[in-house]
Amino acid sequence: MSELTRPLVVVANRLPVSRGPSGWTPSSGGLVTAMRPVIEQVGGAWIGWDDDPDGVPQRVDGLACDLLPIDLSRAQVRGYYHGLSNRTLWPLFHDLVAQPVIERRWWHTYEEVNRRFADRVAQAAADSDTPPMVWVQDYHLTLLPAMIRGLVPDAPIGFFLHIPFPPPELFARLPWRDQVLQGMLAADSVGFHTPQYRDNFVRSVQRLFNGVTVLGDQLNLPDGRQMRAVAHPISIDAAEFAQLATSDDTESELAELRAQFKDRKVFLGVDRLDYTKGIRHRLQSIELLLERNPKLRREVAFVQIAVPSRDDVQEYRDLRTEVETEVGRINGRFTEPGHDVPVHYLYRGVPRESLAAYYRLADVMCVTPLKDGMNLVAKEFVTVQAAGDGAGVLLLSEFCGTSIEFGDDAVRTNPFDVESQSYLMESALELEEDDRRARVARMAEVVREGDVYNWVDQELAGIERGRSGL
Ligand code: ADQ
Repeated sequence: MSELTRPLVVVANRLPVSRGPSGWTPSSGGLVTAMRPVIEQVGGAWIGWDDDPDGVPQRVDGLACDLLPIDLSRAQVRGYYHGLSNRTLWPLFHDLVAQPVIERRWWHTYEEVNRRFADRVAQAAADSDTPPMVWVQDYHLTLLPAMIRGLVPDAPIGFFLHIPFPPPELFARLPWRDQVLQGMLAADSVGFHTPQYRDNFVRSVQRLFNGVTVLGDQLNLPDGRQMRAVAHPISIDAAEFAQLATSDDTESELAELRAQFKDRKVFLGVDRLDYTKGIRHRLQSIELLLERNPKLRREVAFVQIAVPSRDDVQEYRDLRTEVETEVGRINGRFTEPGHDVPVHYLYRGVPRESLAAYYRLADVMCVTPLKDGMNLVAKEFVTVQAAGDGAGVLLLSEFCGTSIEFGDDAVRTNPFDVESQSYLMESALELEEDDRRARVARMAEVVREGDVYNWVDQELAGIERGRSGL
């Protein structure tokens, strides 16, 4: 566990709690789970936007930090969140798989909202005897490190980017590229999922600013300051997922699913409904596969679980329509009288036990994003499969961070090549069982060795090192 001695202030777009039927509880994401022991040890606060700022309690059971909500007006949410974050930075940072929208008004709101967050950090720091360590999360808050540096000069500051950092020639298209880089460079340590994203960042800095020198992870800036740019791959709570894999609830859901899909091979997709996830390309590959192989129309089932996402944004509403049209078309073309449909489409989030049951059920897990910072679904799948002694195949896009860690144990696909992808789906069914089981076990071992606790430790230690210039 981290050696941290000062309080920790985590700053993220959202607060790590949600209100359910039985009141407020900590969210179930990996970041929150991994932060719990650290926060328990040193105390601190979490700052984030909440739609219902008056309703958020100061603390919730199971999370030993103060919750400091930021309330935003509707216009601020539109400009900062739906606009600049999700329609400009998100597509640009995902290698332009959709066209970024450049809108100066959004940028001003983004600055204004980042300033609100910075002021809240300064208030929290003023309440603390020692300057806290401040750890800023993600692309919504790129300006924050520089703003905090101005307000709380003694605080060690870290920034972690959960999405890819694009190549310099793409990043350079952003009208506010200098401000974004200056914002991030003010941190003591900036973390990325992979060495490639880190290098893209460093090359952008060198391209746009004179007088920066690089020594390993360390950047020497023209004003004499030093900071670090590092690659720390995020992960999951592997032990928790391994346990979930064989819980009573998971086993009983699995038994039901096995009865439902009796005698059929199951392909599975689990994604937020986002155009970066390659869901449309995946469906096109499925269509080609079924077109070529009439026999498979009765022998395989495709389950796509898509959690609703960002449906205030036009591109996401369009995607939903396109996906649903494609699913309808495939089922219309290939359902045989008296037989089940080939594609089962669930447009909703599912509870963790159900998710684990689907992971165990799958013969082939399709994680085929066009671009993805890391992709935790792939890590969850191999962990759950291995814990249930499964032999499922992971079909994995070469354009996500996870593919670097899993190497050839995953069946690697280029999702843009829908035809080759359809052949890979077919050949995945033909791998020997022993080979499949051994591959899953090796990938699960990679996840176990570098779990999310490990990631938190690396990140926090990196911020301390960046601060002391080591
Ligand atoms: P996301 O784009 O949200 O995260 P991902 O890493 O796959 O992508 O995480 C999704 C999480 O949501 C997983 O834990 C998964 O179990 C859950 N989930 C997905 N669909 C679900 C469903 N239908 N029902 C229930 N749960 C579902 C961003 C980046 C990623 C990066 C993470 C963490 O885009 O590249 O891996 O942050 O840094």
